[in-house]
Formats: sequence, C-alpha cells, structure tokens
Amino acid sequence: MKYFLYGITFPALIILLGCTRHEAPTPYGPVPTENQMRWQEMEYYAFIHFSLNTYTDQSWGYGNEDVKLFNPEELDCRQWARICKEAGMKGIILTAKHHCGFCLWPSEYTEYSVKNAPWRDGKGDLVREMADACKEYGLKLGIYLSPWDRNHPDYGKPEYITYFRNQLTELLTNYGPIFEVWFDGANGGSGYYGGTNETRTIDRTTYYDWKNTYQMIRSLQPDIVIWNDGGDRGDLRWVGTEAGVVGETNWSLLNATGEVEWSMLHYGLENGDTWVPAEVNTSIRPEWFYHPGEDARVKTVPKLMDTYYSSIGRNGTLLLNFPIMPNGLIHDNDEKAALEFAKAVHEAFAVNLAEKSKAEASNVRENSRKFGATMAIDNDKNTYWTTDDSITKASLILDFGKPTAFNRFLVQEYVRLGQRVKAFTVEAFVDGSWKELAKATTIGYKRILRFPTVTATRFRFSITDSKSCPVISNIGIYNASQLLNPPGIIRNQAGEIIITPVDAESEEYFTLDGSEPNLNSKKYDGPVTTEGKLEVRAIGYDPFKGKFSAERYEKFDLPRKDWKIVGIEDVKAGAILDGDPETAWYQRNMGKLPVDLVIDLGRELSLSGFRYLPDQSYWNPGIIKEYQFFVSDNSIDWKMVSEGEFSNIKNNPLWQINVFAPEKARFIKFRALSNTEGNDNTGYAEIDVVTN
Ligand code: FUL
Repeated sequence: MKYFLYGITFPALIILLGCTRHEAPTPYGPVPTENQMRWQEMEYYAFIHFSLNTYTDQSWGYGNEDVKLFNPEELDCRQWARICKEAGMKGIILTAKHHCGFCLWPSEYTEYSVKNAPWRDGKGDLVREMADACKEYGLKLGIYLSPWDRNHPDYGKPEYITYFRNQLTELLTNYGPIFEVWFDGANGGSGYYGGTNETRTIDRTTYYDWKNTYQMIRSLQPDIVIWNDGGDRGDLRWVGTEAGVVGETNWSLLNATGEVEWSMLHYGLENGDTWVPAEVNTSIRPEWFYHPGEDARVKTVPKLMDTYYSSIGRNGTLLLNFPIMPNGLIHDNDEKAALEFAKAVHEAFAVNLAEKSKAEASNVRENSRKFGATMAIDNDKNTYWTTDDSITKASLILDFGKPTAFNRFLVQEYVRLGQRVKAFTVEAFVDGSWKELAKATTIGYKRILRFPTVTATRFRFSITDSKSCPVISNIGIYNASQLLNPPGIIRNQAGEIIITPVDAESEEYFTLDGSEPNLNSKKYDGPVTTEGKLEVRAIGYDPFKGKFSAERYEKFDLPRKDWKIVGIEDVKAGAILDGDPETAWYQRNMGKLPVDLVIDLGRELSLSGFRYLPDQSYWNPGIIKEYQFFVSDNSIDWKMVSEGEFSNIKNNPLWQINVFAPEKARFIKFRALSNTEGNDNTGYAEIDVVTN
C-alpha cells in the first residue's frame, strides 16, 4: 500500500518519470551532417602542392609549360605520408590538377599529364602512389582538382564541363575513398588554352553547373565533403585568407543561397540557415609551391602554434600545406618544422588539469546526473553538460583542490545539437575574488583561449549569452610552456640593421654572414651600420628562464641609401624604402591605371630582378596585379625587362620576386597595369631590386 499511489506502483512511477525527464535538448538551428562531423573531428590534415610549377618556380602555371619538365627522380609519396602521420595529421589533399591543367594521374582525357612526362617513363600515376601511401600510413586521401584549366582548349565552353566531370569521375572512382574534394576559387583569366593564348572569363556561379556536379560527386563518394570557393555552397567554406586565421567569432553557418561577403567567410553568419564550417588553409612556407628562395622562410614553431590557435582553436580545421621539391620530396626544413610543431602541440595539451577537478554548474538540466557538470570533464565526446531549456546564461566552476598554474582553456560544444554559445568569460579565484582571464564570443566544435599563466585553486567558465541552452561536451585546462617568437629584423634605407627584441626581458644575438647565431654571436645593442649584401640571422634569449626564441632569417640586397623616388613630393612615400614591411604608401586617384613609380638608384647598378611587397595591412588596398618593369640609364629611354601578373597575390600578398636577364641601369620604373580590386589604387610596402 505504501508504494501505491493513485494506482501506480512506485517503481513504475520512477520509470515513468525517467521517461518524461532527462531528455536531451532538441537541436537548435542547422546542425552538421555525419560527413561534416567526421571531417571536423579530423582537425588537422595536409595539403600537398606539386605540379609543373615546381619546375618553373611559379605559383600559377600558364598552361603551356613543357610536360617533359616533370621528372621527380626521388619521388616518394611514402616520405610525405610518414611526415604527415608523424606530424599528427589525419589526411592529405593532393593537387591532382592545379590551374595549369597538368594532371598528376594519367587521365584518359588529356595528353597534358604524367603519361607524357619522363617520370617513370610515362608509366607513373602519382595519385595512385599517394593513395597507396595514405593507406599504408592510415591517412585519408583528398583531391584538389582546379576547375580553372589554363591548358585546355575548351575552357570557357560547355564542352569543358564534360571534361571536368570526366576527370572527377576518374579521380573519385579509381583511388578508393576520398574524404574531401577541393575546388579552388581562382577561375578564368589569361591562359594558353590549347595555343590560343587569350583571356577567357566565365561566370563561376553558373558555368560549372555545380548542382549536378555535386550530385555526381556524392553518388560516387557518399562520405565526401566538398570545399568550394567558386560558386554553389559546398559542405565547407574558405575563411577569406590564406594567412592561417579564421575570425575569433566563428559561426559554422552560412545561408544556402545569396551572395557571400568576405566577412561571412571569415566569421560565418550568426543566423545562417545552413551548416558550412570553416577550413583554415595555409602553407608551411610563404607560398604554396616549392621555391628554393623560401628554404629559410619555413614558418617557425611559435608561428605555427599561433596558426594552431587561430584555426583549430577557433572552431576551424587546419589544412597545412607542404610544397614538394623538384626531386619529389618534402624539404628537411619543412619536415623539421612540422614535427617540432607537433611536439609543441602535444606538450601543450598533454595534461588536462580539469579532469581531476571537482566540477559544479550553476544549472543542470532537470538536475540530472546525465547532464551534469562532470560530463564536460569525463573525456567522452558524446556526453555533455547542459541546462534547462530556459537558461542562456550559466557557469561552471572547477575546483582543483590545490593551487594550480594554468594558461589555456579549451572548450567544445556538442555541435550535433547546433552551435549555440554567443559569449563567455573565464575567471580564476585569486586573492579572494574572481579575476577575469579572458573573454570571447563563439565556441563551436572547439575553442581554445590563451592567457598569461595564473595560479589558482578555482576556475570559473561563464556563458554570458547563448542562442538556446548551452550544450558543452568538453572542457580542458592546460599549462602550456611559453614559446618565444623570433626577433624582428629590418634594414632601413640607410643600410642599418634594426632588430626588434622578442620581449622586454630578452637579449638578442645575431650574425651577418648567414651563420647560425648563438650566445657567442654578437649581442644586439642598437642599429648596426652595414654595407653590401647580407644574410642576417638572429635569436632571442631569455636569461631568466634560460630559453631561446625561434630564429629569424632575412636576406638583403644592396642598401638603398642613394635611392630617390622621382617626381613625388609626399614624404610618406619613404615607406616604400624604409625596410619596414608594416609601413606602406599609396598612389591614389591618379586617374586610370597604368600608374608608374620611378626610382633613381643614385648610381648605375647591374640588375637582374626586382622585388615588390604589397601593403601588408589587414585590408591591404591597391595590390598590383599586372605590371611592367622598365630600366633606363637616363630616365628618358626606357627598356621593358619584365612584364606579367603576380599570380596569387590577392589571397597571399607576399614578396613578389621577378628575375630578368641582367641589365645595367640607374633608373627603374614599376608600372601598375591593374590591381586586384579593379580600381586605380596602387599600394607599396617595399620595392627592392636584385643585383648581380
Ligand atoms: C589558391 C590557389 O590559387 C593557389 O595557387 C593555391 O592552390 C591555394 C591553395 O589556393 O587560391
């Protein structure tokens, strides 16, 4: 009788309540597909750029390069796969065909492929070797197939779409499972096009009939994700830059239709109607293809760590590129950087201090253990802490039981139920009160915050705004060791070397002859007067912690002391010659392009090239795209020594280095024919020459 209540037994009541209570929140807004989820959990994977460009030192081939150039005598895809595996990557996306149209597999539909190259006597299939190596090393394979094809005679005509789809069919049928297909946004322009050498424009939103192309792709590879920056929304989005950063606010949402502005790529769209998460693509060196001149420009470990925090740490995945050398291997410097980077990531996140703490939340859904605070620290990605439906502000306190030092906070939403959190803070209980350590906006699949090391017994994570009740699957607290960024090196117009220290406590040591700097090298104590060509290497050293920074390397041609910009009154124009990449100058509203920049070198020099660095600021206006370069010994009679395009300069605004047959001259003229925005602005951070 005691257990009988209105005709229901007590155990039955418990079961009944159990059924009506403890229900998971219903999904809020768009949610990821299983394919997107599988992809997101990969987090980190590689890009491989290899094509005829590797043999011509170009970033974009024109489409007329000789297939006979392709002969990587030591090619070993197993080396690439081994490095990627050891670096902690989960897959590799290979440039099966870049814009030049050259195919790394023996496509049945073109002669412009490995089958006519000397490599493996024309019997080679690089996509096959890559697929086999990926399989051996347990990596997934992805394919980059450039929609733009500067070689193909039919590019721009409807026939090309059949060709493109035939190639896709070959790639998606013959090489096993493909996890991602990558359609570059660069589309249409000048090219060889079967010998016509013309400019062909297409409407990238309609030309490829993406809808049907996607259907075909999905029927061939049901588990694939599609990356597309060229038209219809794919499964993943570009982040609007190749610098390795997505916005701090990063919604995995976009609208399925309508224009996509740059800000939407970079930050996502808070109320977008479709799940389109961000993939951060960047190269381990400045450029995508191998250029021997960049061997000393491989990114440092602190730089790669920054990239990690601004990609994976901001709800993105990281697609890190390795350029392949002409011999068919990844350069030792790139391997070393990737493996040291992996080690640094491993060390930073080896011990999760949250796991052993006591967790308590301000609200737990239906007071159920199933959704309690501990679910966020149980190391199980399928369980989560969540609150009652009405809650959009909530906090979770971790008690470490003893004073604990930490400087990283990692948090993950259970995004299968949608991305919800709009704002949060993290605090430590220090000297009797809560002290804010950091403040941020979105979380998504994964968010990591960095802050100066603090020692505290208690930590508080507060969600201050959420679209609906928060659903947090994981929390991590770490004490990562600090990596020291390299010092900065510039050479000003007077020829002085100026080294910017790593931080207030560091000492800087440098060499001017390209030798490795150490504590026995010269210690920097102010600008160093120099002459001639130099290779400067510098490191920082923290004498209190006994720690070295990463190294900086800079190569300089002759000092530009005697240079004068001709016919320009504006003193700010000096920015072009001050050696500082952070300062820039513009020639605005000069009327229609072309616009010339004339420089008097002060004396006759033997020139064999020029270098142009576009404005490096965030919005970098006035990036010159097509140019001509002239030399003269009197500034009246000019000889054109170089002409062309800076291929990928909009997405990757690096130093552009162009060489030409040696010429003796005292004056140079850099003519801007067009810029990347289609207006009349021309911007310059630096101009320099290459002398013999
Ligand atoms: C860019 C291309 O134009 C580059 O050459 C490179 O392939 C990069 C990944 O995408 O937009």
